[in-house]
Amino acid sequence: PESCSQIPEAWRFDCYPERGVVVTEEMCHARNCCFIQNSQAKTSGRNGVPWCFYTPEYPSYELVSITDTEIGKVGKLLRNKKTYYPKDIDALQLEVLYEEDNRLHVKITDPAEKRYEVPIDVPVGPKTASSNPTYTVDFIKEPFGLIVKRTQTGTVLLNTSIAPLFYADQFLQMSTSLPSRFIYGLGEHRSNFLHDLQWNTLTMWARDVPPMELTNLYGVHPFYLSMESDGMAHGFFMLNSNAMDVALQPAPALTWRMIGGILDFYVFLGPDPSSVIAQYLDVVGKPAMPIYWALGYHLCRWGYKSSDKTWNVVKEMRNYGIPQDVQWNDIDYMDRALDFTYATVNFSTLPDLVKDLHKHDQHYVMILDPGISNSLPSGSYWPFDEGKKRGIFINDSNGDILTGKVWPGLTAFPDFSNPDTHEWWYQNLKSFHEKVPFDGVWIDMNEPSNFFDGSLNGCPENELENPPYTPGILGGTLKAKTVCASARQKISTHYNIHSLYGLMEAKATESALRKITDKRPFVISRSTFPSQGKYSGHWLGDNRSQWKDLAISIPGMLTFNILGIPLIGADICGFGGSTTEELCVRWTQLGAFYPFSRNHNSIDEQDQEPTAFSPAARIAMKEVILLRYSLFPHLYTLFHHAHISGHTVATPLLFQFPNDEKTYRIDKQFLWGKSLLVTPVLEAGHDYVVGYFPKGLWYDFHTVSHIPLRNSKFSYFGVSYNIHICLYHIQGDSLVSSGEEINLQAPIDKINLHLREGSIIPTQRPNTTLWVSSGQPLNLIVSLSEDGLAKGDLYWDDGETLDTYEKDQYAYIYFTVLHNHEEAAYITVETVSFYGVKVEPENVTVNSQEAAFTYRDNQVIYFHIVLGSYWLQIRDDFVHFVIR
Ligand code: MIG
Repeated sequence: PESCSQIPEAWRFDCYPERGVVVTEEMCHARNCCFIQNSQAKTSGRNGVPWCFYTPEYPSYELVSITDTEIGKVGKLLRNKKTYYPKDIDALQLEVLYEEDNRLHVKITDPAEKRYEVPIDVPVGPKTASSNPTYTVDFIKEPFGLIVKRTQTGTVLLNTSIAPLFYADQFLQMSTSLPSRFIYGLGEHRSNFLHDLQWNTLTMWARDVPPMELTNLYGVHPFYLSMESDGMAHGFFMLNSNAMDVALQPAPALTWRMIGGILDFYVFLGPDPSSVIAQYLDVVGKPAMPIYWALGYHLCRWGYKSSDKTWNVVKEMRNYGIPQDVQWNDIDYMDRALDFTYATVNFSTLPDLVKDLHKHDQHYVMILDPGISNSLPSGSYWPFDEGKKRGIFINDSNGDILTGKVWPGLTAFPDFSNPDTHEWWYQNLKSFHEKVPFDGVWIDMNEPSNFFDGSLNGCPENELENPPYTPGILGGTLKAKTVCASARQKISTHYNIHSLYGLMEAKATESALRKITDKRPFVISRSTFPSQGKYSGHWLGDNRSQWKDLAISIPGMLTFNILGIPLIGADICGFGGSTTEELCVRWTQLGAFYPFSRNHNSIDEQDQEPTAFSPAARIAMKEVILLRYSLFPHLYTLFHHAHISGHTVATPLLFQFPNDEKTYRIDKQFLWGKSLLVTPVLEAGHDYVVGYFPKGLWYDFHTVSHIPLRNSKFSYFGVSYNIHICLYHIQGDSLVSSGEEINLQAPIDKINLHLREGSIIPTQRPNTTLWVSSGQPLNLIVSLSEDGLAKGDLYWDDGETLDTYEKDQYAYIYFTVLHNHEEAAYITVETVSFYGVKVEPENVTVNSQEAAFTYRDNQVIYFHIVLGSYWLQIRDDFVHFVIR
């Protein structure tokens, strides 16, 4: 019809998304859609204006009733015309839940038959609707649509009426307009931080593949953050784990296309980007507080041929005084690649190595893969024999243990959706821990990865293996390099829970480690899903030793921070391929600011530990790792805020400057928390770097005057504090930006670091392990704002005890500095507040003088102190608090 050509190209919604077919007019008309060819796209589906698209009148559901409930609305949807996919669900139930002032929850289900729902814990919504919602919801009867607006501005955050709704057994589709072109999140993909809306389809299905653009990668995160036009932000979470496409188009609009489950989604109203993330994490769970040494420098490689070789690396690091908290082993340590074993010849000294690490306050982490060898003589390999007996492996659709192939040869895969598997996994870890007292676990290959497509015997031909619609998965089928979609697991078919494998394995590993070590578990997982941050961190997978991989690691790191997995980093110096000295120095500089900082290398590549390079390169690397260690109190405090309040650790600039649109595309720089700006060199041969500085005053962090410290003790135990504080002011270079790009010098031994005005950062004298560093006196780096103000904070505890915040075993100190205008030479620390002081203290002394303090019910004490020195001369003034 004529109406077809009136639809602007950007607003054409794909009616023929199947891949690999050239859609013809006949095929398109068979779906009752508009057909207009254009030169941009040869086949339908990808990278261009669709040739076959819906008419505005395209049949959808009708909202036949809608009634008020205590918490929102409940409605009934009916479809009276079939779609072109089998098994439409003609009658649906719509639930609109006004759960919080800033959170709307919508569920569309089949009232006749229970469908698969994602088994992660989300909060049970309140019984009654929020009293002051910041949103309004409008309903369009036919064709059915939902419109969500921000009440304050009228901005439309969601409008599903722009394309027909599909709800068939294996095909669910919902489109929405977007208020702007600024959209972030939607992992795991290799892309810029800001997504491209130019006909860009992001497919989600956990997959083992070295990261490439436009490919589904290891993890699945159906969450996006979107900026509105006025600096406000909202978020959207589709709680669905089936294979899916998220199609972005320039309208701007977005289409969710899923092949199972239900429609279950949340809108988060922010209104600022940080609040959006906090609201999202209220639903899926906030990240765990890491054990302190997780924030140290980690060394790993695939291809340390023996434990002695591994040990030598550690010893060399010690000889050169380069900080290292953790040594790792890849699969090399195993006997014939078997989990829970170690190679008795080449790795015979592994237990001694681990003991030696512990003696030096260092830690040990080893890899585990999910594939369990199924082909050893019966009685010789407990993990398989016992697992078989307990029935904890994934079965094929006939009910026999499914056989895949991974490093040990033919394998079975533990079914982590079964609680019995967690017990079996724990027992394996426990008995291995008795031999090799490891401190943390690296879980790899948990997409799960399989060298076969499906299994040794392939997969059956059925509707789970060949759904009516297959998203744009690498390899073209669900079974590509994983297990069969029709394989059976305890709680559902693999078809539904494939992308949850890494999450469930992390959960099992985390709880096993809790029991074994009774400390905060350290787990790093390759495959991830929403709520993962509660159990593990993540690394960005098999990157390459190339400059462009150095640069793309920043968007990866920022994306995982907004997905609630702040413990994130890329393999420093690159995994595949051979690094160069210059690349490795620059990468170590950036990597020193990854929240999770690990140098990892592939097998048969040239060595890339800091000790493998020239003295100049080695020293540059050592310096920047020491710099990281000196910032540990600040980094640790940022993780506390992530754990308690759902903040980001590595923060996109736009989060702090949402009214400055120039920050919306920035992913070559980032902040730690709110105030420390990192501007790394990302190109070869450059001794300068151009960085964007949002409006304001920025201090060059490297010009902090270095003053010898008194040797003093810093400790925290229970309610007795003994804290020495030395204030430093940044004396040197500061720059005033009007919101502009600035060219900075960046010789090979320098990473640019700037502190935003008005901040206080706690630091410590660094040492070669965080255990030693964290015993050093605390220094506060203060960058006064132009009117002489600054604030900052510190969270401190013993670094490893479980749930210290929850159990009140911590100190939280909030610092504010007020410049005294009348006598400008003095500095006043206006208040010092200690949180978590359980019992009202008898007295508080500051520099041996008794101080007046206020104790509140919420376990905070406050007092004022005045530092009586000239603030530019504060050198050796320690403020010494004792609270008894
Ligand atoms: O098939 O364990 O991403 O970090 O070194 C490769 C060997 C298996 C993939 C991981 C990589 C690790 C490697 N593993």
